[in-house]
Amino acid sequence: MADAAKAMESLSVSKTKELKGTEKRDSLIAIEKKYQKKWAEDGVFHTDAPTTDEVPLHSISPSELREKYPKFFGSSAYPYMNGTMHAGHALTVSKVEFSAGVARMSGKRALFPMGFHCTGMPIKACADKLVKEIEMFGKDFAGYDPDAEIVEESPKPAAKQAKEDPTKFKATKGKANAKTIKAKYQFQIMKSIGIPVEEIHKFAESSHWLQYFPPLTIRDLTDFGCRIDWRRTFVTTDANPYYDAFVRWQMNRLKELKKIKFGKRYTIYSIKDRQPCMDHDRSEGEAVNPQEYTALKLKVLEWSEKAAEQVKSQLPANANVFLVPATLRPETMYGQTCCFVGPKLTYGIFKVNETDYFLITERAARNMAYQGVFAQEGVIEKVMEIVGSDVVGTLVDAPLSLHKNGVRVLPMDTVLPTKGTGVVTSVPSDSPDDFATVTDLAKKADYYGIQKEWAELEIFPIIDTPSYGDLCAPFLVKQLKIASPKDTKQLEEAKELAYKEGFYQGILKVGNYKGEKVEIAKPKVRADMIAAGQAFAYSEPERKVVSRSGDDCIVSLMDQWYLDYGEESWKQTALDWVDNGLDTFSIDTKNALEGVLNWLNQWACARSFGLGTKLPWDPQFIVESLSDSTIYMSYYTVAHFLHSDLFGTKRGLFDIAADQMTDDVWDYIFCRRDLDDSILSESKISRANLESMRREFEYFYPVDMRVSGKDLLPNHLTFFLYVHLAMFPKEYWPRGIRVNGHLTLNGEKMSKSTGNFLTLQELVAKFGSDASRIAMADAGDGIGDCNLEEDVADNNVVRLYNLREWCEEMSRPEAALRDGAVNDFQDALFINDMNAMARESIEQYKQTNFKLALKSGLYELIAARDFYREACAAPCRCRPSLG
Ligand code: ZZB
Repeated sequence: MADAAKAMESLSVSKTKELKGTEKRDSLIAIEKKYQKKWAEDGVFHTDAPTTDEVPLHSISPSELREKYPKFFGSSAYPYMNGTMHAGHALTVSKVEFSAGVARMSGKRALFPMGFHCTGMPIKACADKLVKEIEMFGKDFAGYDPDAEIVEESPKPAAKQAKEDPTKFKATKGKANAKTIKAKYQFQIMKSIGIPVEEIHKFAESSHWLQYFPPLTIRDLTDFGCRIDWRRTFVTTDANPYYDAFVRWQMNRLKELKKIKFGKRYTIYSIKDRQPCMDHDRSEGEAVNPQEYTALKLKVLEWSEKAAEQVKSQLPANANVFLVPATLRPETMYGQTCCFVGPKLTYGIFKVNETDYFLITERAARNMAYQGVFAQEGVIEKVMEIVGSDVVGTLVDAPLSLHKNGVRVLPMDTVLPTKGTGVVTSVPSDSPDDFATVTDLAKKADYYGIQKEWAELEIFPIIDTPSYGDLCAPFLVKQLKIASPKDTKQLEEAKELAYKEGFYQGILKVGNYKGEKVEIAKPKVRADMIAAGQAFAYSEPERKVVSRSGDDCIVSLMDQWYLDYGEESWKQTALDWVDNGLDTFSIDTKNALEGVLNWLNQWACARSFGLGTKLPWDPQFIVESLSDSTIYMSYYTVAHFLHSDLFGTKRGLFDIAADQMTDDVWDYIFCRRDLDDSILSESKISRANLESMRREFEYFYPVDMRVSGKDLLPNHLTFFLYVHLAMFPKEYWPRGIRVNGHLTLNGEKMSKSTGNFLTLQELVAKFGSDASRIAMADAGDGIGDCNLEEDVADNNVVRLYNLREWCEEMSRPEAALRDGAVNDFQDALFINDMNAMARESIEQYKQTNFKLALKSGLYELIAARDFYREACAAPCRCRPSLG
């Protein structure tokens, strides 16, 4: 246990900077605390709409109301409750915080609420891991033996090691005997985030996470000085029955609006977890989607000698074996001249049904097993293994190929084991890679141990293109001076050009669709081959996806509920709104958002495992974590009326039970319908209370600024937009989305394992709230990386301290200020400077350029003051004030 403790200690060794002294900081913190306490007592950040008593509901239109009583509503993505916030989260929060501050100071009712996200897999998965670890090691984990976990004797330098595997960290047992331990247990992770060992076992219950982390997050955000209206906070999932009712309402309505549909869809899936693996459940591969290929069945006509020997003893005599390449270009199949395998790759021969077998990689078989390709769903029957080089020389029948007598299997070194089936059909007329490879094979046939003529089958022109003629690949290979398959960079470029030209400009020269454009003919050729049993659809993740449970994910074709994002008219509405209605604060964000809208499509919105709200019409499923958090900003507008604690166990300002919140009530509050007697009688909520809730929504909505890190652009922010547009009248559509980059700390990536890491609590404890906020503002505003410099925070402790001293000194009644002649010129200059800087700061604040606002509003202003004082001091003792 002692060694484990040491190992854990090394995790929390901080690489962050040491403070020079703490006296000044402590005196600033004392003042901050005094005022934070007063703010809380006075409820200064409790922001309300004008009441219906003050301004009756129908006496004024909502837009007139907002004009008469200006408001600001900003929010940042609610944090996930598997830990507390770190400095990176705080960067995002600070963008809303600063905007809310500016709005308040300019007389607006500024609403900044914050809830807590608990939906989905991670909390439940971690809790389940702890259950197992308690079984293994006991409640206090005393049975854990760290020596059994040592994986490496003499570690590589820490930085390199962390880069290769951030879950590994160093445990030093004296210099000579350094050892590496893998932090693989959940209890170790809990310890590393500061949970005392004796408390860890409580986290085996997922509800404990929901109890534990929200209060700490409230503490940290309050210490940071945030202007949050905490009356409106809540946790998600059915742990809060009011929020649960809100999510059920929205799911019901989305289904009625036909935005939620049911059907077989390709989904990224974890075999280990036995369910879809969505963005939030991945440790690698965010925003990776399924890629659909056409898998072609190339029947073996005659085995190579080496393969024949192996197959004879392991496959039935009547077996039909197919090599199965995956292609994105089914329309080129007329031009197949051979079939490639990676000579060094190991393939499996998998049983498909009583007579048929596929020769493919194991990876492809894992995907096919969940796509209805094999006889039994999820069952992989590998009959034998064979190495690629042994298959070389095999004769196969290539469907549609103009070479009717079959083509040969040949070696290709660049076949990737991680893509498709590891079998690649060769079309040298249209694929530069294939042309370069067959040319090379023919040149060095002996070296490759093949017959020259196998690589020299005639290359027929099959697609005509205006730019590259009807033998597109040979043309490009020549033009880009590609000498061998090893010219990978040029080949990549050639492939790109060939794809574009072939798809958009190509015209088919052969086959049933001769004369038709490739764009049109492609799906027809594919459909024909599938109908003829020569091909089938095959899908796999575009890139590697690893689940948080460590599983290499596949694509599964499964029945599921999905949000029909990407549907043409919905997408168009969203694109139009981005173009003409939404403020994105930067052209980069606008472009990125448009990019996502153009590719994002259907999203599985229900799952079978984890925390959340049950799907109302199919309660075996739970609403997935990115799907229950699209329009929850509307919930903030009324949360405090409904409940006064996070879990909705105590009623709020109105005495309403969760089951009174019917779908019709939500519709009324959110301006989707008018009030009628049926709502009043069914819900038993008074008219006055219903109207007050509606008032709060119509006043604070639309959302003026939604803020998040750029990683949520391809999912949350786009869903946020889509669902708002579907659910609410246009008047309430979002007005602003602001995206920030990731935060680096002192110029380096933040990472727990390297120690270059600060939680929000650590940051504020180290520098106090104000200096931390200044350093945050100084970190940057773009969509690229932002950098928090501890030196900036540290220097600002001194700056703020001195500023305060100076202010106090200047405002003392006995401070004799000026006793010389008035320096009109310097006074005028300073007034001018101050006005210009104020104007500049306000302008920068408006554009949410906080770094620039800070520059003019603090740094330059102090410099101007100093200049003024010095200039005045020269001829006489001048007064630093203007009076
Ligand atoms: C026939 C064909 C005809 C192809 C053509 C291309 C072209 P991509 O585009 O990179 O996403 N391929 C498939 N699996 C592998 C693998 N394991 N290793 C290496 N290459 C592989 O990949 C899709 C294409 O890459 C597939 O489509 C396949 O070659 C190859 F006229 O099949 B194709 C301009 C390309 N033309």
